[in-house]
Amino acid sequence: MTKIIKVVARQVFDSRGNPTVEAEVFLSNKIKASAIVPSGASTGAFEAYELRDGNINYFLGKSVLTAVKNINTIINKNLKNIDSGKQKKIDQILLDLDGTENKKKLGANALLAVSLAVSKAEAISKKKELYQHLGKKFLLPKPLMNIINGGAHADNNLRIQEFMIRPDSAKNFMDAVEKCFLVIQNLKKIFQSKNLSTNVGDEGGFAPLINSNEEALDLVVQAIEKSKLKPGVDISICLDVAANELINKDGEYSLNSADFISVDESITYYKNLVSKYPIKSIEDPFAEDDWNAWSSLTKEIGKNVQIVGDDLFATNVKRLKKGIKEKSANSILIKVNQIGTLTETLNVIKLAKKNNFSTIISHRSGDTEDTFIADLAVATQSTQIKTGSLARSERVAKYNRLLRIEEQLGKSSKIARI
Ligand code: 2PG
Ligand code: MG
Repeated sequence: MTKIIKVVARQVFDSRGNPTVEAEVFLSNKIKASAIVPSGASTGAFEAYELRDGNINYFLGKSVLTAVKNINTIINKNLKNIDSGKQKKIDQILLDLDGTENKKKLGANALLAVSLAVSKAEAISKKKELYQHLGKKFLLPKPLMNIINGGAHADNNLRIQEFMIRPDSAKNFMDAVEKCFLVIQNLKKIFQSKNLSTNVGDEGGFAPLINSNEEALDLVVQAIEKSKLKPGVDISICLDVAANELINKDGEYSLNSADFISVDESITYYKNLVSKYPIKSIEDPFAEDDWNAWSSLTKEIGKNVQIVGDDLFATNVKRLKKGIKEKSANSILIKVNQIGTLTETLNVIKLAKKNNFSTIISHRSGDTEDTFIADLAVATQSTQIKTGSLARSERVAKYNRLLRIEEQLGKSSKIARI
């Protein structure tokens, strides 16, 4: 049995330069491993609590020294001598130490850093790759590659936060990357020919000054065709509307311009979009508490379109249960820091799969060099991963990790079919 000797935390930085938590776990067999927590911009109200110090004179209030201290003191003390192979027990200790519903006391960022670092250390200790430690059967996910950024992730006028491409006909992960690469390169050329900026946003997608969703979609379709790929067959388009950011106090949405439209009008808008463009997936089409709107849309287009709950479910079993019962969606976005421990994350994935919801493992817009989610996607046989564009090392690191896993799996490696 390998025991935890100590847990040490420090403040490091994410891809937006904001402070975040890194935890390092030391085991009795001299193995150590660390994990870093990501951070969102379009965060939902039902996410586990990200503890920041709030001292405006230090890192503008964003420092995480309290979360770091919580690890170095109370968590370190209580995990000493615990069997590092007992992930569930360890996560339960973390939950009990915190004792609040949303992990407000110690901070979900403190809990998650430790939870993930324990599992990495245990994998090394067992001489296993992380994905082998996390699961038994493996599947490479299809990437949802971010191609145009809008909303809270860019300084342009686009209302929809993420325009993504999914290489549906890719035969393996390298093929998936190549197909996306082609579309991205061709989109860049198209932008250059129109004097549109090719600078990238938080998730590595382009963030040009485009004014309407349709304009963005037309350009993406053009780029797919220019790559000699078939829209909707080789490459389909996936959206993250992040509608939490677009709702007013009357429950109306500004989906395409500053004008607000009703839920019914929004549903008609989505129906038109999916009939006009090769859109196969829509994430957060409505706000996190607009359950009826979600159910109506899923009823209308859910047979052919993946309806993905991100802020709606917040990687939370309780919320997912409600969504299953009310047929609010048919897919769930999984973000480890929305819930705060590995065990809870795995439980949500299990529940989703049991109910035929697809699972999409996701990064955050503020992410880091940590590639945990790549292994998580493979080990949970999730059909998709959302981890940005083929730009910015914190995004590409996940793709590179998936390519290495594909190489390791060799002939037995398989990519999800969608
Ligand atoms: C989302 C995410 C990740 P953020 O809304 O799905 O793309 O953004 O991390 O800002 O919540
Ligand atoms: Mg989202």
